[in-house]
Amino acid sequence: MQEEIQKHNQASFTRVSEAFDFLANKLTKNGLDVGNILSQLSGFQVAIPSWALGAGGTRFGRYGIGGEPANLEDKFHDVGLIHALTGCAGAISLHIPWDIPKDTLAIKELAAANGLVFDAVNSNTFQDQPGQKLSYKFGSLSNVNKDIRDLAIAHNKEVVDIGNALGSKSITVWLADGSNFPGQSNFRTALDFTAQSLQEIYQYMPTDWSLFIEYKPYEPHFYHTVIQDWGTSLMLANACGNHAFTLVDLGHHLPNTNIENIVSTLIYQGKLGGFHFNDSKYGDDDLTVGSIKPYQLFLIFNELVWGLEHNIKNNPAPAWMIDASHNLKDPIEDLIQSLDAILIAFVQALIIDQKALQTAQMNHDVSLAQEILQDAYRTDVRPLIQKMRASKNVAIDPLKTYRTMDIRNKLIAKRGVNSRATGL
Ligand code: PSV
Ligand code: MN
Repeated sequence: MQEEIQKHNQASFTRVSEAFDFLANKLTKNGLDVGNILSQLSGFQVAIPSWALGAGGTRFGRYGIGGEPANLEDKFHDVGLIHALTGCAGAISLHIPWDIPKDTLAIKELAAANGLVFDAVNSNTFQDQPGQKLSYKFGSLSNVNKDIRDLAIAHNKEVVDIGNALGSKSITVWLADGSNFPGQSNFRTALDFTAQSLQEIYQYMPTDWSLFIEYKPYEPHFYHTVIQDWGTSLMLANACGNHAFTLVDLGHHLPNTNIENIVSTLIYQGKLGGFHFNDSKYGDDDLTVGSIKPYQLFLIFNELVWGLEHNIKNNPAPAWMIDASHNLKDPIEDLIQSLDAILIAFVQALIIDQKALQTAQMNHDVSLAQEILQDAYRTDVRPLIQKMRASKNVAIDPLKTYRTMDIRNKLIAKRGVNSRATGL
């Protein structure tokens, strides 16, 4: 793999060097430390969700893409491939029970062989499993029935055990709990039960673990959702303790919400635990990162970079994860594009002239402040990313290399045209 990537890189070295030198020269003149930017870029790793390697679907249907990874081993192969191409996908986030490792030791070895570590493990109490005696239809951690709550709590504890055996250090809890009709549920009771259930899971976690609480305003329920927003998540995290945090999924906001403001507030409180990257036009569309609102992504990264540089409450490094669904595109291509978009927004945020911005803010110079941000956003930073990739011996242009190597057809030949990944 490495050798073939190098072969494809050969033709681009001169072009990359020239473009990099030109940009590096400009940035250095602006007082930026290009070496430092390259090293931050090089260290940036984003977890790939085990559930996003096959074709996604909607309630109207699903079209397979062929060669999908039908078991956990194949999923590791695909994430390893993305990592070998991009150099920034060195972690995997497992969803249980979609991906229960049968042989923990063998899976750990497989991960290590592909250069992967285990990011947050995800529990699933939004679907009933075959043979499950009690149903989550009317809620899981928030259910009025104690036996159902206990079942959901026990599942989360089991996920912690599985993650612990693999070397993961965090669990993400996303609840589908809510109601469809006014009167169906008592909001306060549901929230109170959720708080108690989360506290029990939190107490069970090893002390070096983190609990990430993901919020979402609607879907699958359409009237009320128990953990509807970042404020509710933050409140629940605070009630659990120091190792509980809020997780921001970019698609989990009502239209036009100022997500960068939320990010800033959470870091201010030291409570931003993790990120699910995706993009959307209307709701939780789970589209390729940066495909619809790249400027918003940049503004979010501005808050992330600035907030973590002025980290007054010691917010731990957030867990970066992609949470997308690929209905039309080859999932591997889609994930490569998402990783590119994340890196681009990250570097653009790193090159913002923060001193000049602060001065403009102090002087109430609104136009200049806007110009400073947009100057960074309008800079083509791709030569920096390509330079980093060339020096890491990964693909300078991962998507092109993936296509030239004809990888999807090779996967179809190996796994079959009808192989299907587990997940939603
Ligand atoms: C829910 O929409 C969500 O964002 C949660 O993170 C789930 O774990 C994931 O999607 C399932 O696809
Ligand atoms: Mn999510």
